[in-house]
Amino acid sequence: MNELFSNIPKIPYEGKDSTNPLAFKYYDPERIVLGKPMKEHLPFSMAWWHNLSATGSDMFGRGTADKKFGASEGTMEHAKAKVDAGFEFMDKLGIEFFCFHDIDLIPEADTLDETNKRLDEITDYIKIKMDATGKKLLWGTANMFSNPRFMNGAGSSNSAEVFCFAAAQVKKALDITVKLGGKGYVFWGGREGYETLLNTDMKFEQENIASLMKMAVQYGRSIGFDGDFYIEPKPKEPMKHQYDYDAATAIAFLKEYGLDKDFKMNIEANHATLAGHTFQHDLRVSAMNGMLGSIDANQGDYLLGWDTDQFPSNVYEAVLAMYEVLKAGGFKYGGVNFDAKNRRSSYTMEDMFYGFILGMDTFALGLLKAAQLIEDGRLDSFVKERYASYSEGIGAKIRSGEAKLEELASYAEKLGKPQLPGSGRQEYLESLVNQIMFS
Ligand code: XUL
Ligand code: CO
Repeated sequence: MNELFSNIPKIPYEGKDSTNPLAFKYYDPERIVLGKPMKEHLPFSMAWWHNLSATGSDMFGRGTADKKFGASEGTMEHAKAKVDAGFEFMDKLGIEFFCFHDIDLIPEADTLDETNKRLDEITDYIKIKMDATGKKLLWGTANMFSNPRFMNGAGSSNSAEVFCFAAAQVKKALDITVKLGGKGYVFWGGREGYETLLNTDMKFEQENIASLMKMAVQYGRSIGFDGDFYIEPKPKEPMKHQYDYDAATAIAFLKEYGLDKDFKMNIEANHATLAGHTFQHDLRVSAMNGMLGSIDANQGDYLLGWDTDQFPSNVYEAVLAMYEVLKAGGFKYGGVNFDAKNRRSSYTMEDMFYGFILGMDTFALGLLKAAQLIEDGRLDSFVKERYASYSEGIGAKIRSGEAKLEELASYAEKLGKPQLPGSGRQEYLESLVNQIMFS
């Protein structure tokens, strides 16, 4: 097999003073952080769609990057060339995991039967590569948003026939996820939402999405899928409104339909910001519900209102994200999937590596500084102290559920004028974070 990225060496860790653009400055896979190697804290993953398929086309122009990898586009030869490129790419960067949608792997055929045969063939080929290299599948998913049949959604489609097509794709995507040993299966409800309520029965559509998910759980468990299902919340784009708006909305939906034992969240940074939250916020909401499953790592542009899927460079946000991940006890089956793409004018093969080096170094710094914040302990003890009035007396009674409204009312009457609750000290805490970040 030919080397496809022949001008790129294996990317070494050279440390923060290195000026070599093809080296990690912070990601040092074996470095021990809070008792385990960095690479275990950060199960990095390559997204097949952006890295091996996307060419930089946008609504105003065609692609700029050549992702043919020496094959003719849209053929099985091309599908295999992408596998070769992907495994060489992961090897050179020291990335252990990858993620895909079914139709990222092969050109979709006119019939399900032919598409499924192609999926069998390509996953046989991928499996051989996985066995030879030890690379792993982080999660699989079905693309139920690109084909015109999904114009009105998949599980939420008004057409029962389209619903069946969605079911067929989920079934096959689960089959190949299990075949490749994946421990995650994602539902990103690309078109599960609406453009106008004038033509939409929202409750009906949400019940149908839940049915599709229930069938997926039932089928997945029956073929030995023992990993986690994930919902990846996103508020909008491509639809005007998407039902899995944010973590809180998706978790309430899962609880409503009894899916919360099988599902967790796959939180994407740019989706959280599109929902008007910080990345940290959606991670916290997931974690406090015991549902922080995995991460799609990228960032948006605060001046743009859409999903720009940029490689993460904002260290401050990465620190706060990794702080949430560490506090939640790290990932079980999840990881850090770079659902990110190069800008359209960064179209060379080197740029593909620069994108990942940027993202991996940003998250390595995030991990190091989040670990330092935890070891420092001042943030934790401030928060603990802030709620100290609930640890004894009347506060403890409120927490334990023993207190009654009448009792609290007479307690308040006796207080006369209540004390102010104490300063939130936001500015002090922000400077503490800066102190740790730049120490
Ligand atoms: C789209 C997005 C998807 C999911 C998987 O915004 O993030 O690529 O990650 O379907
Ligand atoms: Co994503």
